[in-house]
Amino acid sequence: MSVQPTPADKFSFGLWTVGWQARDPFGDATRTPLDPIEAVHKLSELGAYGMTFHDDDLVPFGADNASRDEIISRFRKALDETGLVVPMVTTNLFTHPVFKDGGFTSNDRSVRRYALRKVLRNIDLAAELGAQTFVMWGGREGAEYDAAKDVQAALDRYREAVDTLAQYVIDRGYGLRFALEPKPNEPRGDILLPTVGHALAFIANLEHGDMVGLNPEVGHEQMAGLNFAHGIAQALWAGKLFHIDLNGQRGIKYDQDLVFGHGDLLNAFALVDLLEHGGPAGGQAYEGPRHFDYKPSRTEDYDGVWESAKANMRMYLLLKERAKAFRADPEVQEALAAARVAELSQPTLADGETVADLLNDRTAWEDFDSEAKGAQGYHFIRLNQLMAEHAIGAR
Ligand code: 3MF
Ligand code: MG
Ligand code: MG
Repeated sequence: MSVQPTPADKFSFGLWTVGWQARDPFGDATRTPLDPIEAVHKLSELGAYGMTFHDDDLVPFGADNASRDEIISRFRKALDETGLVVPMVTTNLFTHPVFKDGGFTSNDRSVRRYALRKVLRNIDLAAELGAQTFVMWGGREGAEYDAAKDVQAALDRYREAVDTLAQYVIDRGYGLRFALEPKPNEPRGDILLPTVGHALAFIANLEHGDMVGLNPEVGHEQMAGLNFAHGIAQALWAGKLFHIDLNGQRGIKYDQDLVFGHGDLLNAFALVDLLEHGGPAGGQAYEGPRHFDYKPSRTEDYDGVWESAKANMRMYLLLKERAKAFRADPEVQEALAAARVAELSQPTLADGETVADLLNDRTAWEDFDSEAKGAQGYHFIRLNQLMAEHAIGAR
């Protein structure tokens, strides 16, 4: 297998990733602005298939209609020249001071109405560019102070906004689906819909929940100490993995946005294995774009930026190769059997078995030897050692 990326690998990058000028809360920008047209050409040369953007990444906030149209037509020309596609578009409801208390959930109703107008306009652009997914990350939808935010009212307003936007997409006949992006904190002290699980529960309470799924990000779950591969498995199980943000994070600290695989390498291995092969019992795999949402570190010049873009794709492809070897290794198959991994796919009750039948089954209770079962080993460590050895290329 080649680790040279091609468009068939479906790698996409946010314009705000390679285009990040590396301004952080403590320091100025270390890189000059990147022309979106150059980004399109460069990413296409490197083997990516798609580029995504926030409305304000492409068209500066507050630009008049004439300059907006010109910027968009230049951008479209570059897409046509390279064949790069725009599979996802997203919205920025977090940078401008007007959104400092949120967009859809600001306490100020006029800000909420303005946020809806901004997003409606951007949805038109997303549809025009042929995107399939519209991502919404509510980075400012949250609070620092408990008494300052009525969380239940905020969730009502969040639902109102998402359902209103979904209805608009239906009315216009656009082929778009929404993907909510959970994050626990940063920039707000506490962000609403902090994890994959919170967001799934929110979607279940929407009127148009069928059009709404998730865009989980590696680092966002790991910032909260959660297992990202488990979150993705649950999103797949719920049929809600509409998009994904790949990056790296080293434990519970500020949002690092490292290159994919440069954080928790073993969890990245488990993730790629899951996305590529489904569950061990052949669960649902992911077909959508492998989207990188990372930040080339502040120490890097533009050579380093493009090196880092390549590194993301290379890490994914290497892990894909290793995951394939892991699955094909007869010793791994033996270890999986010893760990009884496949047995979990067997329903606990037999086909047609009732609770009465279970109550009459003496082997399930009266004759069940809980002491012997309690003493049995599951052989998980051997399996994990084999996985780690495959991940680091030792097998
Ligand atoms: C922040 C993020 C965001 C979202 C983006 C929506 C700026 O941690 O991850 O990137 O991904 O707004 O796609
Ligand atoms: Mg992020
Ligand atoms: Mg993201």
